[in-house]
Amino acid sequence: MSTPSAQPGGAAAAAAGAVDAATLKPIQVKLVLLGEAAVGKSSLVLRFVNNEFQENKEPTIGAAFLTQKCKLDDKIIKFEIWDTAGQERFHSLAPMYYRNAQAAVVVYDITKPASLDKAKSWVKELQRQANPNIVIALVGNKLDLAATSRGVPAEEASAYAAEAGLLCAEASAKTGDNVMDVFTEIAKKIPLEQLLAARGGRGGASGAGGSGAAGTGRVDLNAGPGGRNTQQGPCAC
Ligand SMILES: Nc1nc2c(ncn2[C@@H]2O[C@H](COP(=O)(O)OP(=O)(O)O)[C@@H](O)[C@H]2O)c(=O)[nH]1
Ligand SMILES: [Mg+2]
Repeated sequence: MSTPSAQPGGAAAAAAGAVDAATLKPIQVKLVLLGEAAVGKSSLVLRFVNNEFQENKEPTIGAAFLTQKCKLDDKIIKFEIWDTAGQERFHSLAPMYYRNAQAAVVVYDITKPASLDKAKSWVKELQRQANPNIVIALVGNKLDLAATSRGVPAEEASAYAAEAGLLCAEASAKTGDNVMDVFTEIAKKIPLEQLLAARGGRGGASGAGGSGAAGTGRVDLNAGPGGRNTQQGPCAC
């Protein structure tokens, strides 16, 4: 496969270079997952990043960090994902993770109404204290259990989300239902042009992560149990 006009300095080459720069330089988006313990935050991330599911996932300690790249139109988005622990004793750490985040996924378990209450309190906290432009998605996980043990009517969650100005979806980390779509919808709602402009010549989104994420396209999981180090998988974004 040849590129006929690839001489340096040629107009076509310059144009091709411009396309490449826009295409290849990922836009970093810091995303945080919040929600009660055991609603499936880590499982949703594992599904999104690795397309895997573990039946008895051990609880997250503190927080875990993972990355996943997605293509949206001509842009590459690099999600820098902070998967927080849901236990109350870790609550005071949360602002560290949602500070400067461009997106938040607030998760509840559709079989547990109390987990929606907890999700609402996270939304309130984000709306008070996080970046005012943060894109928030409310995700009801464990959709695979809807037929046997649904405890939260879908309409209740979507009415609340509409009122609070959130994206909203039900998903299953177990089956993979809707998981990619959640991240795709978030990517679409983030003002990417603004992020690009803000990035300017500094080569990275401001304040995103600060975590030493490998720039090699590898997923980097530090902290958290298991300590897996996994390859980046394909993304449906
Ligand atoms: N049936 C079902 N179980 C799930 C789903 N997602 C997570 N789980 C299970 O719920 C438990 C808690 O999941 P985990 O991801 O650790 O929750 P976290 O504490 O919110 O990170 C684990 O036993 C998972 O296997 C799902 O979509 N469906
Ligand atoms: Mg977890």
